[in-house]
Amino acid sequence: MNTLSSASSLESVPASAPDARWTVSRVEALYRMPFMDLLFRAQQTHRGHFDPNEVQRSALLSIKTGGCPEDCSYCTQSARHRTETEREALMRVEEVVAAAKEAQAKGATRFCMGAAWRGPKEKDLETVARMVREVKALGMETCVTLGMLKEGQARKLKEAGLDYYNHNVDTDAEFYDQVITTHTHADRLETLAQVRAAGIKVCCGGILGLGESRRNRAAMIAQLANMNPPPDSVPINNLVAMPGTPLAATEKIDRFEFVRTIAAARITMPASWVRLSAGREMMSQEMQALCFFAGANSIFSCDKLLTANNVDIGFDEMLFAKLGLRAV
Ligand code: SAM
Ligand code: DTB
Ligand code: SF4
Repeated sequence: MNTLSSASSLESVPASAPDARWTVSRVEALYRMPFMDLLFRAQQTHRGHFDPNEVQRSALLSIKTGGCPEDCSYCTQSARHRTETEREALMRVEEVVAAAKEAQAKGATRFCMGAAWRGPKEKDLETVARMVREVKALGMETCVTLGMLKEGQARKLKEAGLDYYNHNVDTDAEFYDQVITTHTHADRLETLAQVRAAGIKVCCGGILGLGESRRNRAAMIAQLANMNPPPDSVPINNLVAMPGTPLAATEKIDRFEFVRTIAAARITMPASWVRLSAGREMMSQEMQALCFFAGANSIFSCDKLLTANNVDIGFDEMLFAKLGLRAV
């Protein structure tokens, strides 16, 4: 009897042909599944594409902090919000390479460099290209997140050896202008198209806990899953409510809803790396374990994210040992 009822709920959202689109309603139906069935299905999908005991670790460095002209309401680096984050100049190449070496020694295999820009100026892009070249020469994978790219800039980054470009859709297109007004959701897609056309792997995901509805969350997941192909890497951030930002007092997302979103990302994007990204510091060990069970297989392992604190590396090592997870 139990087996039957469980099987029927598992089948309530049938697996699709590989090329079928994920409509928002189909993703919403995943969210409505009983939690255990959803996690079981996500874990089955995960095992079909990845070793379930392996988690990739990236390190993150803010190479240009603060003073950003954009008004993203979650971000402490916007010059429009009165926050504790001070504006700093672009770091020097040697400083960045030293930080990458340190991260590599601590086990990171990918080094992600973030800049608080609307988009890079040509001169700055050349400096970042040098950083990419030198970090790549250490034998690490490289990732940058620099905002919107102009014609030709993605190609220059590719020539420098860039592996991934991170550029998030952040939230549902219909909710976007309640969070950001200085650029549009369509602008984000335009940059993503340039990144893909240059042959750079796409790292694209979003943030949960901005005050969006479940439908907004399902629409964001459907949009990512319907990209052709889906992003190689999908960061799912839990809002870090930064003091002084308009979202500082936003109610936290329900933790099971967060895990459901990880599961929905895994089921709809079976071959993508799903990153349990910002916000781990607020999560218990048990919740992080549930996220890994739901299909997350990548984390930021570094003491700091861009400006916010992250879980310290020692904690990650302890948790991996407890769970029998291997870092890759
Ligand atoms: N300026 C570039 C841009 O917006 O693409 C790159 C840096 S931006 C900080 C990179 C991503 O970090 C954002 O798209 C957002 O998803 C995430 N992020 C920023 N602030 C966050 C916060 N307080 N909590 C969670 N995620 C955040
Ligand atoms: C992503 O999706 N999350 C990272 C990375 N890409 C660049 C950034 C998280 C930032 C968290 C808030 C902060 O440190 O200021
Ligand atoms: Fe600037 Fe990026 Fe922060 Fe938006 S998210 S304010 S573009 S640094």
